[in-house]
Amino acid sequence: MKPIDELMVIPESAQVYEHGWQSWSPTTTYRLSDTPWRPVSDRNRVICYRPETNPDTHAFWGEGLLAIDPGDGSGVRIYSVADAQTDVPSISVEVSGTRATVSASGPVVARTETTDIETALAGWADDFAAGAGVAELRRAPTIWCSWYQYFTTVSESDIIENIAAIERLDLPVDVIQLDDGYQTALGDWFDLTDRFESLGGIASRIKDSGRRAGIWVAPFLVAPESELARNHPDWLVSDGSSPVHAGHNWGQDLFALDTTHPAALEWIAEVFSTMHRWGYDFFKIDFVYAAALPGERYEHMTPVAAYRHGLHCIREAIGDSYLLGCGAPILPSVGLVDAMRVSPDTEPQYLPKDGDRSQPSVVSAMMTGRGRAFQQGRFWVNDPDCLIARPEIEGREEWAEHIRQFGGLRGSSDRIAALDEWGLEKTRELLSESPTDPFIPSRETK
Ligand code: 9PG
Repeated sequence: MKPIDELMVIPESAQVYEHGWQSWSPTTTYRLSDTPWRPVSDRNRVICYRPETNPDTHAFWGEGLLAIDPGDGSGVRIYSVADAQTDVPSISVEVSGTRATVSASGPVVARTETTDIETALAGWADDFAAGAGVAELRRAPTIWCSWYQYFTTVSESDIIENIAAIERLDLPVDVIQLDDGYQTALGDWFDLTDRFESLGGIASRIKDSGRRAGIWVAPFLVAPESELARNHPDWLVSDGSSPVHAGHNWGQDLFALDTTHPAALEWIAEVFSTMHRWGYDFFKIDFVYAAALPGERYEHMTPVAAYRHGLHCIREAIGDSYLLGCGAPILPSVGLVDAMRVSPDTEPQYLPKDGDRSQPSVVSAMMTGRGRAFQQGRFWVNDPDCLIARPEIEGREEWAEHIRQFGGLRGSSDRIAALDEWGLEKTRELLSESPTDPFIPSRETK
């Protein structure tokens, strides 16, 4: 990190905005006396933060974007990467008394706006989006997603039950989206667990009900015991001798697919074009941070360029399907996805189990979703994560209100039969619109 700027701050009134690396990385505005959110374990750091940087709490730290309001009315200073096509520097600010020192790991640009942090970020985002070539945004379809009710034990009959319930109740759901749980191993996307008969069959079933079919894929993660890892070890990002560690989830260590390897890319193109041919036209691509991990690749490319290369390939394979990013490096994805998960997962629990704000919980999702509200309608359509409204959800009223205020993509993820009257009405209400308009910061939402 190299010092790039110095400014005077008023410690009692100054604020710092930290932008996290990917969808699940904590992102919010702090007072100088606050302790910024950091991973509570190495495991969380790899999956939910930027693994190659490991800031402590002495400095505030943003990945490609950080803003300071010195608190003296002189204006908000935004430091950011000029564009995120090949690299995204880290930016930190260390405060000592009334002096703030800003440092960066690579080239950044700075601008000052005489307004509050969020209004300044919205203006910055307009310019960043224009630079990234963001075209007119496509309205998101409303979705029903299997994850937050069934998690990895979802079955074909669960999907069928909910299609029927949605039809019977005439709920305003455009897309039925099958989430994680159908595949035998990450990487082997056509090998199904015994709870599933056929992905093509499910798509037909959904389309017969007058709705569109959506599916979850974690295209750049590879399970060590998958056929893919066993047959093609050369398709993995490596540290020179073994595959790089891409995280630990589902009780296993994970590998990352090398998106610069032509044969690996061909496999990805085949997975997506086949699913598209089967009738899927809504894709949730998840854990895609894996393609941007540092390591050795077939072609010499920066991790960010390799990631973008992988995303281009998917985009090409799915025609004009709707593409939702998740677990995705935020700034490098601008211009490549239609919608983006801008927060950690919601959960039936209000607080994260381990106290880490990157981990699933209603508060984790609300904090970072709020911190990235300004991206809505500028970078893409913001996905605040699905509404879960069944009675057992802790803080369901607050969660629903967050979605109403900040949600561009509107989704439901309850077993419909588990909803009480309040839950059903909330689902109907929130799924009756899908805003694409840019989020305008205002006093009421602060
Ligand atoms: C499927 C899920 C859902 C969900 C995604 C993503 O830190 N973690 O351990 C962690 C686990 C799962 C997770 C996010 C973080 O959820 O956001 O909507 O698709 O994968 O496995």
